[in-house]
Amino acid sequence: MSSQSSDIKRAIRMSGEFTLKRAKKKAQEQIDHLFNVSLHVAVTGETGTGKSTFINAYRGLRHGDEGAAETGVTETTTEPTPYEHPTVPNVVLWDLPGVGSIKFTAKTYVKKMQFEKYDFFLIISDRFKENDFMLAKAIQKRKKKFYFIRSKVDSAVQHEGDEGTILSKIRKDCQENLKELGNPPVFLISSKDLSAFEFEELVSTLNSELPEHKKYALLQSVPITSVAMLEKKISMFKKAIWAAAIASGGIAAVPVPGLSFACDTVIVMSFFTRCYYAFGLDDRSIEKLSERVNKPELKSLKKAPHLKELAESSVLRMGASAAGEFLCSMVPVVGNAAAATMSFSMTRDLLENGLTVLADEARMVLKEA
Ligand SMILES: Nc1nc2c(ncn2[C@@H]2O[C@H](COP(=O)(O)OP(=O)(O)O)[C@@H](O)[C@H]2O)c(=O)[nH]1
Ligand SMILES: [Mg+2]
Repeated sequence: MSSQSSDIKRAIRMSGEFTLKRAKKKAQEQIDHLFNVSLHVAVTGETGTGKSTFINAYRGLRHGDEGAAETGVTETTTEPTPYEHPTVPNVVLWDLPGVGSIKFTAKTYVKKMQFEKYDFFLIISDRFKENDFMLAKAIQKRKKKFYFIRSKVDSAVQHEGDEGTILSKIRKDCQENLKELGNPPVFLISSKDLSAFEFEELVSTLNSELPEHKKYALLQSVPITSVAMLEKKISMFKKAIWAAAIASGGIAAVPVPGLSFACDTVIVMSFFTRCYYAFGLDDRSIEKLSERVNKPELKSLKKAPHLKELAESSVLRMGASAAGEFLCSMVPVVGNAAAATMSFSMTRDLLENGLTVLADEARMVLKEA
């Protein structure tokens, strides 16, 4: 058996399929899920409960940042406002007008908001109200999922004493009011600090309940609120390596010497770019992190040299040869292979090495923070 055919066999095995054709198709789908599948999240609830603040926090933005939703204002729009995630554009959070404002009855609200276009709903409430129940019921009736968020728990805890007692009292109250809808879970959250209360529980629940192909968008876009969250992201990308290696075309059935390297690099570079942002390695994320933990020195952490290049190059803007150079600088093995067709195993090694570099860098940043 030639080394090439054993390489192809390996690729097919990793895809869990039995033919190269099917392996390629599956890889292409997987990559499409990783890069393109959209996630539309409706954020709803009464006016003033913290919808806009939550949307900003999720997107790693603060009040006043460019592209941030306005907060603390009386809502004047009657239309849902879309907020694209700054680094995962296929994820959109929709800021819905407050339900219960005089402009809407529950019925017209549902119609006007086009409930069918969202993947799921987050109902944000800072004190349980009848409208929260109506809304939850209306969503359920349309066979959509909702997740109930009790917001501003930081201020409840701050003002009312013993944290454990307060939190269980708040939870009980919400659960009691929602009981009729099949005991949905309630998540206690502070948008002032998503890492403090139950935001991660919310993410875990979403991640277990979303359809498989939607999970990639969610996990890429969630803010890194803990080491565990970062590790989840890393492992998601790790699991997609076989697909990126196959889809990048490194598995030509008949190798053509000198075949343009360009078609391969777009997928490989996109893969690394997605990791880079999902792991919070871009300057903006690091700056925010350093402010949050109050450690200005984080900003001057020396990045591995190739990371800087990655930061400065946009995959789409960058020419193929520059991309090739970047990859050569990153992983020596490519240097030897660039002239010829990359094999599946080589591409996979390249992706694995690159992912390890990025993951270690992100772990290091988080440790310093
Ligand atoms: N302490 C605290 N205040 C919050 C939180 N979320 C929102 N707020 C404040 O509540 C007010 C209304 O928030 P906003 O996001 O504009 O509510 P919206 O009308 O639902 O979009 C603002 O003054 C926010 O700063 C939170 O988690 N904790
Ligand atoms: Mg608002």
